[in-house]
Amino acid sequence: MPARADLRNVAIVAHVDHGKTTLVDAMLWQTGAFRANQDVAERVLDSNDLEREKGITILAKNTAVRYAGVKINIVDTPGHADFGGEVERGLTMVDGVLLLVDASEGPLPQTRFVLRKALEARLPVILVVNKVDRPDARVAEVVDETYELFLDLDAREDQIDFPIVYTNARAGWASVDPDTAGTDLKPLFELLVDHIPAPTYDESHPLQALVTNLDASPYVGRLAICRIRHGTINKGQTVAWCRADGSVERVRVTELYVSEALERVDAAAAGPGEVVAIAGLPGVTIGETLADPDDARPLPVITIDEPSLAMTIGINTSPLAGAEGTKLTARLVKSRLDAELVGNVSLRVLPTERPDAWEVQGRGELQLAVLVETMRREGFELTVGKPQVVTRDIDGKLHEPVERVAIDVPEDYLGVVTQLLALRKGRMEQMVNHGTGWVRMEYVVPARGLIGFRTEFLTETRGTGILHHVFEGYEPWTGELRTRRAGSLVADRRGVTTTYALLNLQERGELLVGPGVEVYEGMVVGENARAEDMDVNPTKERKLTNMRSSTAEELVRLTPPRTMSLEQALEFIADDECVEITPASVRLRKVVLDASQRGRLRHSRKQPRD
Ligand SMILES: Nc1nc2c(ncn2[C@@H]2O[C@H](COP(=O)(O)OP(=O)(O)OP(=O)(O)O)[C@@H](O)[C@H]2O)c(=O)[nH]1
Ligand SMILES: [Mg+2]
Repeated sequence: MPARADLRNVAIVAHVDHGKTTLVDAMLWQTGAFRANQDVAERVLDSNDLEREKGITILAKNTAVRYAGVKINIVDTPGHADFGGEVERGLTMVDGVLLLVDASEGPLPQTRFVLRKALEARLPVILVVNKVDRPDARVAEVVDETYELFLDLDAREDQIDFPIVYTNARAGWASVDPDTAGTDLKPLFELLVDHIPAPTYDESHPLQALVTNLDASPYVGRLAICRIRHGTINKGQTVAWCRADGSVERVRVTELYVSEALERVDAAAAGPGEVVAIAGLPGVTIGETLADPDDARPLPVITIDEPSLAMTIGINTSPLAGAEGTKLTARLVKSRLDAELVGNVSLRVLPTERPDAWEVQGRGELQLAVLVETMRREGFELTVGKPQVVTRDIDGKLHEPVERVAIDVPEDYLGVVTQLLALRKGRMEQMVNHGTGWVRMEYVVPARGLIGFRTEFLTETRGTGILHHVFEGYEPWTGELRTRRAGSLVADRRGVTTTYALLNLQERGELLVGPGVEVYEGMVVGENARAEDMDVNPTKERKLTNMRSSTAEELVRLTPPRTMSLEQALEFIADDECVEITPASVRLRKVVLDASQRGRLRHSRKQPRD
């Protein structure tokens, strides 16, 4: 088969924070994408607001650089496990991957996930050991661990025979010798052009292009990002649009773009192997094929891992609803969720018994929290339920998702961590003592047991522990998990909190609200030191006769409330609680607000009638 010697398509994959986007920055700079004096943001590809705030990549992105007459299309993928769907989709565009591994941290759970996906797709790999400048770098060990990972994943002989390059992405250099620092990225580019195969195609094959991603342009509307497998697409041409439902429609390619650095530029035509953006197909979705109108041959649909975590998202039903947001109705929530499904292949939306709430399934808490956070910034008010795992019936038996967990802790905490995970029915797979006072443990744990685990883990390890997890698979239901959780302090009426009342309440546990905050019956205002819930009045005023201390003095004695991010709130809540989200507030509340109704429910649960 002929090959496009002038073209390479490569994805950069790694565990979170190992330096993918930083490396792309350096590749862009060194191929002249920017003027020397141009003011370019660091990690320029992390362009959306949430990505910049959180410092992580959420969406996979395409960019292109030119090196020695070869155009290299680069897909920068997210490393956080929750956005694994983006990686799987990114891999359908490329002919090889750069597997980045941090020179000190070594392979972590998401490294395993992305490598497994790359090996399954039979893509050749270049190992990039990044951050070799770290004072705690342990390059040789990390390379060994990576070989072990390949073996563990049953890689084929030719896949294990991967070239290695050592980089400092931040300083922008690469070297093929682990003991010599480089001066620029030339060694990486050379290796890339040599080792990542040029795209091949069949000259006699009719046009075939797979839609692998979507984007939107303010001028021309929806853009389909496609990888052309065979044939050529011309601007203005009519193509057969093979839709997911099996129908085929003739449409005109109104605009055709290719990537040049961070820009999309007009192209008159694009040939096999190229990655293009096409306008003119308003309802196009990921996985569909553009083909020859006279000989339409759809490509197989992209299959990716199923979601393993779900939560309900519905309209805001609290007594304070409507005060802070602009998008309040069930119709608006539903059409927003539907819009999200179009571009986000790893999400599912299912109906619930309520007409104004939906079950949204995804890969993890962060993925779902990012969706909710995005909606809230758009003006939505929402009620979001506690994340639950998605169970499955396999051969008549109940199965649940399990996660692979990697934990790094100082030796002193080995005992507590082992205990915490035993409670959650974690199974230890591996333990390595690096001899530096730190231990790495690998566990397989029911995903259920990890909901809310991070907070407890950090408390027990005094903030020193590092924890990563990634979806591993489905295993038979492990039965009841006994995880201890404190009860809640629940407001028993509507009103505004007072310093006086909170001063008394803070004896009972940790508060989640400060003074002068509007609360309502059923709202969670604190964490009880005891295991059960307690109804409290946080709005109580001081009796006038009781003048022992002044308000100013009391304020000093009041401990500041614990503030929680959206993700923390979702992790924190109990099964009978949910989170109220508006553009301005995150409030924790009981699902059932009415105290007496809650009391009855509790009672009937304690004494089942049978
Ligand atoms: N010391 C050192 N730090 C680096 C190097 N490369 C990247 N970093 C730092 O590592 C952090 C994470 O870098 P990113 O480029 O965002 O990592 P990423 O792999 O794109 O992260 P995600 O996309 O969220 O998975 C940043 O603070 C970088 O400055 C390196 O070679 N040496
Ligand atoms: Mg990144």
